[in-house]
Amino acid sequence: MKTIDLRSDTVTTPTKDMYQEMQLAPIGDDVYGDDPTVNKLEALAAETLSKEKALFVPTGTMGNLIAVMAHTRPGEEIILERYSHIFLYEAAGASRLAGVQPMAISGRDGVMDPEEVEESIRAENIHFPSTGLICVENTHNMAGGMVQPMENLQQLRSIANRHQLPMHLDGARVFNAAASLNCDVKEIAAYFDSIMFCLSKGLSSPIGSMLVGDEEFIGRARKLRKMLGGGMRQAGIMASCGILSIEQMTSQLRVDHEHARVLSEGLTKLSGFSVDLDKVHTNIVNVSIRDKNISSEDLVNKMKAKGILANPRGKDYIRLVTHKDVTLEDINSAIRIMETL
Ligand code: TLP
Repeated sequence: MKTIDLRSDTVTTPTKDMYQEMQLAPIGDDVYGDDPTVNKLEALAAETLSKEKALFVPTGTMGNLIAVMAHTRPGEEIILERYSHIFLYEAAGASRLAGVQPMAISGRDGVMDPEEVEESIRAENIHFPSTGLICVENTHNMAGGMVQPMENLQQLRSIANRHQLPMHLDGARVFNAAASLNCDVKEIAAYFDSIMFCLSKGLSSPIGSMLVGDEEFIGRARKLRKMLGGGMRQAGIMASCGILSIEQMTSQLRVDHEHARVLSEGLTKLSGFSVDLDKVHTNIVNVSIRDKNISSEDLVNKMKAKGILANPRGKDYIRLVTHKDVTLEDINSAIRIMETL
């Protein structure tokens, strides 16, 4: 029985070309700045997002943490969305390690109301912390991979400018957002001072994320990465895959998005499952199982027994994620199997 792994796009395995590049790439000690392949990846990432510099980091979580640390001082406050990854899924690293306090705003499908963001920026007052950063997530994981409207990014940018605040993008899946909007990723990056994006999700690298920004910011980020233990040595072995992620894998995301649509449309026809099709923008599908009379945990276990891996999302939803290692045939068999549950 073939396992169809829909838990996350993080499960993607390297492509054949990646395995080959890992063996061939020139390498060196990156802490000395001597790894030509890491340097090439960093230059490529900066150019692709139209920013001055980039830094290769082991994970998206570390990239976000470094960004928060580089933009803020301990005791400041950061504004982010209530269901954002930084707030929910990064083990409170921003609080514990960057020493900042989160000001979490409830968005609508992950989109923060600009007025509320502006109202949340602290005025000068002896009692208050200072606001140090605004964070945005695009695509928004918990909202089921929904894309932030460009207009909203523009409004947030104007607010940040008015208050002289930096903006950071958790763009773990920003290439999915660009593919869905049919725009160049530079257009999204232009609204932000720093962007973290993951190579190891739909772009299929085994390891790694990029942090991108201006030269001064990346200089500080490089030192923070060292402090956090993320200064890697012959990291070109991994960076070689990252180059191929950017050069060859962004077009795969459109296929993943089509598969998510086929999956969603198929599931809505089955009894007990429902998907809000208007909210399927990219490769993540939040499936409501409210009418199924089973907990999400139990359903996920039943699915597992039939060869489909998924993650529960709260008690009434499961999350299904498409990626390059699930084919259209897999999607169709997943639908057929789920009909029997
Ligand atoms: N997301 C993972 C899990 O941690 C939930 C997933 O399977 O979706 N930002 C966003 C928006 C993410 O979705 C993730 C990973 C990260 C940051 C962290 O990236 P890593 O896993 O590389 O630390």
